[in-house]
Amino acid sequence: MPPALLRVIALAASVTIMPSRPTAAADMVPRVIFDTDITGDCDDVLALAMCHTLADRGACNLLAVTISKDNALTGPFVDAVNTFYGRPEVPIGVTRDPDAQRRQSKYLSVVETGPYPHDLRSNDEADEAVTLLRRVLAAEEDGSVTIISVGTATNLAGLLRSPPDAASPLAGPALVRRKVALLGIMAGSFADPPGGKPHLEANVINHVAAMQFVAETWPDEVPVHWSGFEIGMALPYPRASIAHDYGYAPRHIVRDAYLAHSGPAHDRPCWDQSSVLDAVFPGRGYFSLSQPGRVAFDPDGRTRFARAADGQGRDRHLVLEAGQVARALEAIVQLSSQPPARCAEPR
Ligand SMILES: [Ca+2]
Repeated sequence: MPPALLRVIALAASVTIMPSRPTAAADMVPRVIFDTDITGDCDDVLALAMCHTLADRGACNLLAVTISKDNALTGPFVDAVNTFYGRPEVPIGVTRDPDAQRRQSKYLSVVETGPYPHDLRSNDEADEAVTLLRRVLAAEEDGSVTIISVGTATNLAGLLRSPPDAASPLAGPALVRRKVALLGIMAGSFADPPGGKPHLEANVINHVAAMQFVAETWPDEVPVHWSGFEIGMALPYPRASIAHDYGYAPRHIVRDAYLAHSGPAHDRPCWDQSSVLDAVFPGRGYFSLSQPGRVAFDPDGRTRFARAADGQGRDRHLVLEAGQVARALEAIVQLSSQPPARCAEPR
């Protein structure tokens, strides 16, 4: 028998047959839950704008937004963005975890000072995030939901710890296993120089225990794409886009937030937008993926990634090759700045 054929047979024999799990039809667009810590940095705002644009284009369905940090204006601000983009009905959940980080914001106040309609006046009126996550997951088809998490892991850890409730008889891990197709998460650092000082990434160190818990207990059957600190650093959002591309509205909540946070002379890295682009368009070549393996975090927040010897593994991290940078960045710019297809109220 030719050696090449022998190798094919040997490879086929080595493939592990994974236990089957419900998956949605391949042609179904991702049904997205966007989990954000929209307080400190402004990349969350552009990432949320991308979610709306992608929904406008029929590339995804935005099911809910959940918020993982504690600031009284997060819910009203997200509602104002959703309203700006014509989706005032998207449910919003806020963390009530006492361990969630409290965070001041340079930009959330534009919801109070700007001309941005919203009917969620206070976080007290919003759903609790884990309750909302469970309710939304329970209502969706099996294997159909993509969770995009671009903040601390407070809500994901809460989901994994959640017991059965009125929404579902399944505890958190079983509910995730049943409903979630992919977790795209912006967290960690996967390009630290060998022997050099590791980068302790913010979404990890702002709630280390939660990120450790998610890395340890997220179900093995549900793949996770990690976008590390280095990916966003390679994708600086061009200040020229902020200056020119949002002028279709006299006041624009995304531009206002960016300018309040970063000013007009800064190209803010696209950390959170990278996870949206990859999770909605996996396999489209915007990014490459590492070999499968396992992510873990040290108590100080250092990222560990161990490749799986057998080529099987829940975790892959994004890899951005030189030829992909311009393409990914341009997609992010266009998807962040595209005018809404529908507006709930005149601006
Ligand atoms: Ca974020």
